[in-house]
Amino acid sequence: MVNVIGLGYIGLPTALMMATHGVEVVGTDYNRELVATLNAGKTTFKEDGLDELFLNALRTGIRFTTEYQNTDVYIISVPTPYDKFSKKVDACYVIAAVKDVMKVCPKGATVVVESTVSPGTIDRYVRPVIEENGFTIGKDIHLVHAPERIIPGNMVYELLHNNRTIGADEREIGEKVKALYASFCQGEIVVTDIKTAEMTKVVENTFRAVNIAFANELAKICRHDDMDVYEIIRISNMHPRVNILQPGPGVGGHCISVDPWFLVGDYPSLAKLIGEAMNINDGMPDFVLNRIHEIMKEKGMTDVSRVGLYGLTYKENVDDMRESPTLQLLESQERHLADGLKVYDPFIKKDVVKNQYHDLDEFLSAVDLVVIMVKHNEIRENMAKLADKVILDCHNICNLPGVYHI
Ligand code: SAJ
Repeated sequence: MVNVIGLGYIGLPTALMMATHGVEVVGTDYNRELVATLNAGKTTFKEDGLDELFLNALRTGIRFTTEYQNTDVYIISVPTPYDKFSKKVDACYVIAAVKDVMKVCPKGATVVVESTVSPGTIDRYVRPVIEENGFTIGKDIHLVHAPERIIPGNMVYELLHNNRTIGADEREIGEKVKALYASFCQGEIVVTDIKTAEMTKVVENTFRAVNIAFANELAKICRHDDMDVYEIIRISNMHPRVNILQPGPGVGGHCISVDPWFLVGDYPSLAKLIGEAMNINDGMPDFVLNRIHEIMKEKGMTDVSRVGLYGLTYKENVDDMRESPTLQLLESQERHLADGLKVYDPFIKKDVVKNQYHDLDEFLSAVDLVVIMVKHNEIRENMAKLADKVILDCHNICNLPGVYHI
């Protein structure tokens, strides 16, 4: 039996996927409300194909509980935030989960950490916890790092099809865990050592962060000299070895806006390019705020409350608001002692910010300037409704005349 610890964005789909592929699974989370929701037959976030996967998994007898199980395999998928000051990974949730596992696990158990951690985290924080509990690693407890790679918005497909990395101290254990993931994963599964697996995961997200920062910097250069960044990227990408990403209003989510900081925190004198890239991405919500002011000035608008931000989530077609550029922008606005911007997102049903709307038409009738912060399908399908608005399109999805860009 596999005990999946942490039933969030990664743990839940992973548990469900294993359960529907013949693995006996118990999901554990310390959040009672979350466990109660799952036990009431409801999923806790929106994701393509998740509800169907959930129903199929329920039929296999998967269980959800707040209790840690006595079993031979644990998969830990808890959050790993970063310390805002030191920029280093904050492994507190991983450490707490391993401590709890140590209280119930039998000798011979394998502990798989899926949470993203910086290279050396398992050596520094996880091994000592296991040893302090009187276990010998490699004999009593086997340690594995199998970082997740799935992208919100396409998680179910990517769980099935992405290649994976398994980092283990012992080849034999690596192969055993590989066989477990191969129960559902059709991609290639590479077995390596733990530190390489740790670094690889952080490097993947850092690659994307640096490349998004490059696109964002190009947007700023092009804005400064009145060039069309989208056309420039489109043409440049026709070169066989160029593949520039897209500029945007900022980088959110719990991965790309966080993980690269681990390297900056751990290697401050070396990770220069990465640190600068992260600062560029983090500066984008302020850049958008400045664009709003410029456009208002140009249009002779003075009332901020007639400006509306479309989208609160960190990217399109998900309901995840973690580190979202819109929230960053609103925070920045408040720091400048102003508020009044109106906000709407079809995926966010609860009131989470001031001046939030829950109906697209009502939102649009309350504003004259619409800032497209997130390119949800809903706004693409309703573009005609923006025909009489001033538009700041941060994603280049709108082909109405007179649209402003970042
Ligand atoms: N973004 C841009 N321009 C782009 C692409 C993205 O501004 O050209 C922005 C998005 O709008 C969003 C942010 O970047 O705010 C991140 O979104 P994303 O779709 O690039 O990635 P995430 O954070 O949803 O998921 C990433 C993925 N990593 C990589 O693609 C290398 C995913 O595979 C990882 O599993 C996930 O991080 C994770 O959990 O680590």
